[in-house]
Amino acid sequence: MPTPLEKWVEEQAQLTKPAEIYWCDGSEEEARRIVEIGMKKEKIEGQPIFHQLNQKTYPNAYLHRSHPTDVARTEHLTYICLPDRETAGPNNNWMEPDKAKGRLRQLSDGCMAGRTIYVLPYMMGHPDSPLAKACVQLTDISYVAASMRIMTRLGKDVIRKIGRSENFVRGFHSVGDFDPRRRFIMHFPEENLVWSIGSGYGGNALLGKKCFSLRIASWLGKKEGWLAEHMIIIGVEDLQGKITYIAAALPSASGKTNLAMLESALPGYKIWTIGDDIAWIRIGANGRLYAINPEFGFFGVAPGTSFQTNPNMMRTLRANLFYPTIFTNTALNLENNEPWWEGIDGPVPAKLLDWRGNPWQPSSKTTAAHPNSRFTVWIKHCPTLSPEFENPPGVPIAAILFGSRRSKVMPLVLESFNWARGVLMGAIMGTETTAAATGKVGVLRRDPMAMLPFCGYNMADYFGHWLRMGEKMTQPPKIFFINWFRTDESGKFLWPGFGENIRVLKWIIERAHRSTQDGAKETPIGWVPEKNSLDFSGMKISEENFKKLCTVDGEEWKAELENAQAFLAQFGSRMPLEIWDEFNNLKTALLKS
Ligand code: SAT
Ligand code: MN
Repeated sequence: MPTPLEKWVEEQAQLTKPAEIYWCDGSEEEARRIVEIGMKKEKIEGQPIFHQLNQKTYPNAYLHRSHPTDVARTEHLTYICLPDRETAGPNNNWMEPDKAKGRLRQLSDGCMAGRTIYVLPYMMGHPDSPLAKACVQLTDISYVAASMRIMTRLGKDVIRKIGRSENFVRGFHSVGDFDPRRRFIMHFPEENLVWSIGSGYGGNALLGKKCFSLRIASWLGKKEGWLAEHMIIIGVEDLQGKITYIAAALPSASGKTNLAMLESALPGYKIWTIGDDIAWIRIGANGRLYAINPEFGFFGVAPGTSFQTNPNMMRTLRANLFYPTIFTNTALNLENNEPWWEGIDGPVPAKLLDWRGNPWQPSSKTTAAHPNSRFTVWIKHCPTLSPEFENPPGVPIAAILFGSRRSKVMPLVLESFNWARGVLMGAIMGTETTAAATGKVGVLRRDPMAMLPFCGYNMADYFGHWLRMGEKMTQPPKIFFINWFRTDESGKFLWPGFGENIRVLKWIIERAHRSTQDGAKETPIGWVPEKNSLDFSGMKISEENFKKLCTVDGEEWKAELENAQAFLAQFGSRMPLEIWDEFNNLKTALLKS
């Protein structure tokens, strides 16, 4: 008798008609074979999937050029398929599950003819973690097979673990013909199923990442009483050697990876990395929050990464371990066969191919690397990886940070008065868009908790879930807001960012453990630092710039609340009343100020 897993694979193969079925075992030898296939056999528009980079300076690294129309997440083609539209909410595209499956079946019929279907068994989370989930993804491209082995705990043990159980997360993926008109990323939360066709791009195709670990997992978390969040997890070690763990949500391409492995500008402080993108968070028996990173690799933005901005990532990318590192849509330096991107150290090379493989000159109108070009690298390459990364229960979280990208309005750092107010402020968080999703860059949109593209159900219910989680904890962590992106009148960033961000983290951990209110100034929206409470040793900042960074401007905030009110109103009567109560309290406080 075939197992439910074997039966499912067989059914998908009958639909898609591949030439071959390849059950992956996760071994090192197999990883080499898959990269070989991508260099010699599989092609996108006649071009090989992988190009081998300089093996001396970037050991085991490869360059992948995607289909030119397939370079970022496509939110307008991403759907949540629950029986009723209301449960998916105004924050999601919705399609009725049967209709969605009909459409997908039609697109998937024969879509793998002549290709190989890779069967990828993997775990999200350490297998002994209370939150771990066994998953299987099917794909028809070596790029995704190789990337999933970097990003997840992939191996044949997972097949044994699943055994005859029906209880595993199913991910079906095919690149189809790469045509955006035939591209869909569909989620079926009630069936633990993701079905994605027409794209090979990270967030659309590595189904363990945003599709399962955020969209489906957020739904599971709501049902089972935990949270799946778009957050990094770090430990901040202070001068006494005490490590405080924090989780921080920031929108895509806004510096999460840099913050996750920050090299401290303050001597004696150190950051320990646990995760750079996703956190699964539950309440432990002692009533405190514990977080794990369910992933096993980084899928980070290349442009802007350098020894200046993120030395630990530069080291990670050149580590010599047996897991391959993949660069996607960076430029190629023809003089030394190394990847190149805007913002990397050193002068612009004389001979470059751009991300599409065409010769590039500084006078060219486009950037050499795609603005959303990425690297995929195994987490164990990271020199700041915390020993707690492999600890199944996770780390205790003392502070939660919400970061946005705002040239105005949001102060450098702000501590919320309490959990419920923090949830409201997270719910109305606005941010300027980036290249991580297709669409216009730099326009303001509400992106609650940096989860707008990733919450797999109605966000009104999600805010309610956050409020309930706060009530269940004996010691809810303090909630903070950070904004590294505030500018002056001429558009120049007021804050240097990167390694200097440790000064803000230091203030935050001190506040998280504090017993007095010293060092903070109360504003209508929360507490901001007094200048003398931030450690500026070894850094110069003018009184004026500090003031600008921490200003809470009443007029700006009134306009902000008006815009936020319209956002909240779209959720209608489903919005928890506590959210409106908090909103009204905030509004009253601002009007009085
Ligand atoms: O493309 S991903 O969704 O994996 C990365 C991101 O946009 O955060
Ligand atoms: Mn992300």
